[in-house]
Amino acid sequence: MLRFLTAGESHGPALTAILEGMPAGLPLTAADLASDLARRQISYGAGGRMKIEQDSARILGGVMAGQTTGAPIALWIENRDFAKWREREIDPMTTPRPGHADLTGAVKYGYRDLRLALERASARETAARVAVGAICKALLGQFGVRIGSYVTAIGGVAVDPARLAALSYDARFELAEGSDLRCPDPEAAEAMRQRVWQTMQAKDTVGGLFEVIALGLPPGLGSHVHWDRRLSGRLLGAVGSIHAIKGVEIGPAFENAEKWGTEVHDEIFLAEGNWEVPGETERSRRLVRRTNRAGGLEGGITTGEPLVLRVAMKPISTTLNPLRSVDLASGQPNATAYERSDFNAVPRAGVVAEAMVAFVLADALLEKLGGDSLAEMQPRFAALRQARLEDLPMDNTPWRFGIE
Ligand code: EPS
Repeated sequence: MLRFLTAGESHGPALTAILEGMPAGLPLTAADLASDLARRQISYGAGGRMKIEQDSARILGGVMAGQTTGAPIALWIENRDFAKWREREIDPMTTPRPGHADLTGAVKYGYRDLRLALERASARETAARVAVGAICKALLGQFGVRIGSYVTAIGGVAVDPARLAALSYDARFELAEGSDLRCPDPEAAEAMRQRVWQTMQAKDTVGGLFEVIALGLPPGLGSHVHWDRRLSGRLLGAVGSIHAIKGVEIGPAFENAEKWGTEVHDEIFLAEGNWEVPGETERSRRLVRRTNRAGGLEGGITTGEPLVLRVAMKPISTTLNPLRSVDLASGQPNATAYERSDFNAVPRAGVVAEAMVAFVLADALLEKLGGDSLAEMQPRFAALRQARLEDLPMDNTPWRFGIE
């Protein structure tokens, strides 16, 4: 239903993106994209480039009179650093840096200078993804869905799981917003700051872990019927496509793998109450969970519980201390040369992952509701089947496959 493309080099004139498939009638201005673009740029341990760029997106198509028209939305984000690169003679780059796309890109495309790989492989491209994701968040927001993220570990320094568990998701988001490490645990954030500082002194880089959460999702997004319609796979792929992301789990998947099935699966209970769901005014009996070890998905379909993704980022590949490599021009062993970069980008990656999750969820919502306009989607959303006992009548009679 939704598609997006990005184009542009890290030090070229601009990044562009086209988002196709947004319904008409969504209120949208460039200001709606500003907050996430700024959030992506804040992080203790970011490199010098973030002092140069102050990202803002221009909307060049698909929005008129402050609302989407249903046409492709075209975005433009200027690279301020381009001014310095425009007329400059660029030194040859012939020694591939381990961890980057320098060598793999050259093998694949036959580049005669490795910068051609660097320019497009750079995580600068994530600015365009965040702008696209902000539009997807605006759509989801119309249906009460919101997405946040927070850092849980940097360079082996982790939040205290008990302190984290005591905080609601909203409290975690709020605390993370107030921290340039995007960490909701102030004590852990201080220890992380020390670790990042040590990292910079040691001329090295760090990776870490973060969580992305979506709240307010209706049950029934995604499908169990086919591999490419399972929301689990779509989310894992989308978040795993982000630069330096090497692992994504749904809920505590790796912990679950060590437990008994009876300890893992979220048991189902019947509860009666007044539920704060669209279109419901009376008391009803609902199927509820007391745990969410499934991370909000069963059979590739949302359960209505919070969607929980845990993400692992490798240390940034550009290190001030050289790594051993080979100069492809001379054929001799050579140490890598340093290119300005980040020391720690874990907090920023969380914001990028929010954008990718927003894109996948907006796509799944459109798939569920159809609709060319927001006005068409709203009544359909209100009529969605919920996990209410009354919504799930059973035949309760024997039956046969009936296939010869
Ligand atoms: C990046 C290297 C650095 C980062 C960049 C990603 O850029 P530069 O080489 O210009 O210093 O700052 O990220 C961004 C520019 C950004 O906007 O996130 C890399 O090699 O991936």
